[in-house]
Amino acid sequence: MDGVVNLTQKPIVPNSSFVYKYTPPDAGTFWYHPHNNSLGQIGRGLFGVLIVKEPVPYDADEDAIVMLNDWNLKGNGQIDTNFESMMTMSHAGRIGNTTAVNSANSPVLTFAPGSRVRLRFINGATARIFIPDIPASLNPYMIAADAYPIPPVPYKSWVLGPGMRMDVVIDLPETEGGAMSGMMGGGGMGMMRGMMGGMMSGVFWQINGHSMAEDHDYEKPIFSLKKDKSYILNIVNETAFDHPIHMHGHTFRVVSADGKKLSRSYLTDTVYVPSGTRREIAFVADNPGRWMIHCHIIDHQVSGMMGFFEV
Ligand SMILES: [Cu+2]
Repeated sequence: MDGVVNLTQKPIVPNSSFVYKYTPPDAGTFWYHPHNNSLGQIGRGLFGVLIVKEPVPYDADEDAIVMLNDWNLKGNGQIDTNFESMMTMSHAGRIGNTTAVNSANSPVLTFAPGSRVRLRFINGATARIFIPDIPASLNPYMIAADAYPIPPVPYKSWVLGPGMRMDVVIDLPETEGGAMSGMMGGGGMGMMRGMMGGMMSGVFWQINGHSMAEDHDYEKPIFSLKKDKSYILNIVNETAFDHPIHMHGHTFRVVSADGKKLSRSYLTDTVYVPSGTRREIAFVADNPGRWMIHCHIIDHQVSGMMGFFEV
């Protein structure tokens, strides 16, 4: 149940309820959010964290959620509700003026001296790209990309586009008082391309020459796959902006970047594709149904950069 309005289910209308029933196939760091009026709903904070624990937990003293987010606040502290502006949707998306960790501005997370802490980073922002800055003195090791374990590697940096997650283990000093530095925000601006048509309609982005609308209705699949066959998708970013591309219902393996085979391929559900680059992802179409594939910068998603495939 990777629910998408009018694709896999009807919307949950006001004053009604819907029960999602599923068995999580994989342990790891996940999150959930609506797929309807996405920009306004996620932008107002309608999302949450879903942790699926391993049968044998990772050996850490503490397990902490670091939900990254940003808000666009007006002078009076209220959320600016102008979510769907032509300018932000057609560029890098709406970048908030206030960053947040676990919905607070610059909170302090406190752990015992000498403890080993598993930090579960989640980028819940609609558009902001985060590159967490973790001091090398904390001996940080990345152990999972999105939900999926990787052979542990010393953490230097990792680009977390919207929707992306990572687990990093750190060792805190034995003495009290050390502090982590803050998170860095990224996300570039670039040239506009082919804009005039989009400016008229509020639709700016395409996958394979087609823009899917937010109501997800009356659409044809981008491609159709045979169950249990393996596939490689070649994702080419011809735009001037970076796009974290997310696929529903499946996990996939990132196997190459710009035609070069990755020495360490990894499983994930969202692949970050910088402007002007391409990524090959491999997966087995083992989950029958209709599944979204879209940019997880919500501004791009709702203005056309989404579609679905069927298995
Ligand atoms: Cu995008």
